[in-house]
Order: sequence, then structure tokens, then C-alpha cells
Amino acid sequence: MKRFLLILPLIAALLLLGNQLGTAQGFEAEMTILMGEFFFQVEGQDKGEAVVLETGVPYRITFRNIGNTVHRVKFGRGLVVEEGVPFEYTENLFDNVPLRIEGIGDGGVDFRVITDRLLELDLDPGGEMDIVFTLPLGAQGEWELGCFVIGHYEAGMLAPLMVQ
Ligand SMILES: [Cu+2]
Repeated sequence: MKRFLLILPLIAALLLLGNQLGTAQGFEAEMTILMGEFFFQVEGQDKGEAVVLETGVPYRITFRNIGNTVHRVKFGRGLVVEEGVPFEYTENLFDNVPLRIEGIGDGGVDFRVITDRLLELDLDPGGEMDIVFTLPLGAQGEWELGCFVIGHYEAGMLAPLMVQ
């Protein structure tokens, strides 16, 4: 009986260790961001509420277009406006950040793309794509998600992106 009591803390310690190893090897923090007319919405938050990410954490973010038209997400800061139309960002969050992009394409074929620069994602209605990445320390700061299909950004399709 005494031996059993000693084993319990040991199991708890092993579980804790397991969690820490999990963080270093293969664990991914999961988040879903919905896109629609005309908003970004982290699942479980209000529409347009900030997306909060941490550096050093492996993320899997699923983008899902629940709207009725194509949406295009860019991740950046320094809005460029040309002839009164929001066009793009001067800085792109995912420059020199290794990324995996996974999804199911036309015809139901799985795809996986590995890149070190993601400029934008386009999603058709009903479309879904995952991006898997870990942000470096230098990414800390205030960024933004914006949809640059004509008229969408102006209609409010943006959300703050805070990297801590
Ligand atoms: Cu849009």
C-alpha cells in the first residue's frame, strides 16, 4: 500500500514531463479562423476580435471560408492604399518563416506545400486550409489580418493580430 502511494507522484511527474516533451516534439496549438462577409472570426471569439499568437509555439491554424464568395487573407502591417483602395501591406509576417500549408484541393486531392514565405491565402466558399508554423522572437508586435478582395477590407474584413 505504501509503495502505491509513492507511485502516484511519480506518475504525475511523468505526465508533466510528457507534456513538456510534447511541446518540443510534434505538439501543435490549434486554432480555427472563420472567414465570411465581411469578417475574420477566431472560433470561440467575437467577429473581428484580435488573433493572439505567441512566438516559439507551433501553431496549426485552420482557415475556413463559411461565406458565399472568395476571400483572401494577408498577414502584415503598414497598409498600402492606392487610389483610395486598400491594396496590401508593406511588411509581411510570414517572410522567412518556414510554413506548411495543408488542405484538400479541387477534386478532393490532399495537398501539402512547404515554403518559407506565405504572402496570401485564397479560399473559395466552403474551402478550408491549414497553415502550420512557429513564429520567431522577432515577429513580436502588432500585425493585422486583412482580406484584399476588392471592397472587403473597406467593408470591415480585418482583425488585429497580436504576436506576444
Ligand atoms: Cu474577403
